[in-house]
Amino acid sequence: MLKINNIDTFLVDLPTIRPHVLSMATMHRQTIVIVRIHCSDGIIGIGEGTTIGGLSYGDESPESIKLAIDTYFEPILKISDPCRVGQTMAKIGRVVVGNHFAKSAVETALLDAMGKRVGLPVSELLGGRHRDELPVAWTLASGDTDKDIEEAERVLGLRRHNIFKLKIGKRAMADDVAHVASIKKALGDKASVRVDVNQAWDEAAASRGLAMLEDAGVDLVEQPIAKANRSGLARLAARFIIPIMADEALHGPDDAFDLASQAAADVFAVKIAQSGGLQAAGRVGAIADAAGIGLYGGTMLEAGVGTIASAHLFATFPQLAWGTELFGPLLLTEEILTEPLSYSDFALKVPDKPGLGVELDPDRIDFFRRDRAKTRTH
Ligand code: MUC
Ligand code: MG
Repeated sequence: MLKINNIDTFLVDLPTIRPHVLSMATMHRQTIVIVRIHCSDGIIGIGEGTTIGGLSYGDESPESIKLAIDTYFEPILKISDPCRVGQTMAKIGRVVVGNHFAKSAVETALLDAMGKRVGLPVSELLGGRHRDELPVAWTLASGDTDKDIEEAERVLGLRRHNIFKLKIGKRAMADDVAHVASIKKALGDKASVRVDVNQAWDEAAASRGLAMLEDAGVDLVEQPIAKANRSGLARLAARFIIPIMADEALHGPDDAFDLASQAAADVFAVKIAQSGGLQAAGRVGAIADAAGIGLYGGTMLEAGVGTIASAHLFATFPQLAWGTELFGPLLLTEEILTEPLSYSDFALKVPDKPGLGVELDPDRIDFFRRDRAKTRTH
């Protein structure tokens, strides 16, 4: 039987191209956790676990993702068959509760290794692609309306994005709605404008907000109220025409089933990390399909590895009505892959090489690793 000889995990801190202002945090950098699984046949699988704003977005931090893998996943991985990805993840699931981001990073690395071993892209291992490229939204979140409009016009001109997600919920509602309406007015029919409230409103505020956003021509509203308030989401989804998307409320198939049963969302933002891995996220997609819920390929603002792992899964979804937001690497000043991901004509290309089809640049990784920062001379 093939074995896993070694697992190494490390944090990489990468600056963002500008502050990224969300209702719960302002990001100036992104921290990613890279996992490498070294198998006895010499194959190394890579995975990424990434969250947003330390512990302000979710209940795992970069530091806790690394600790969970090093302490609790590693002993199980060392007695597992790396060719049995599903079985290995089930074994981990019996010993580790929650920790979905860590699970996603490890499963990504196992799938990458398996794909390299059999010579197939991860998307083919997951059932096969329905498409080779994915529409990609961009998030406007500089915190300034004029700058956001300038940014939108620039990337539209480059034919990189024509879907824009605006982060709101931090300012007074009137200011937020004025901000969104100005951007929609400037872009007109050239672009789809959507908003993400990141849970910042209560239900009464959301009722007022949704009515105004509908009037402003917004196409989609993401997680307007607290993730725990599912009946509130259901009431809003029933009252308003503007589609409501669940994000923070959706942590895998159990949540997907519950949200679907309660008719609490029109659209699911599927994230491999939040779901607990690619296969779990695939099951979220299947539940959405069965319930007639639209799909959107979400991001935790991962760098190249997590982004392309997500892309492989989203390429297998029979329907992807709302596209994706897999722009994470474009928000970072630094490229850590030997070959950057390919963004053009409003889409991200899914590589067709074995595994994830991407490689880490060893020098860049070495330079930005947190555990090497103290020894750096410049
Ligand atoms: C979120 O809440 O959806 C995705 C895009 C972005 O700008 O922030 C993330 C997180
Ligand atoms: Mg969101």
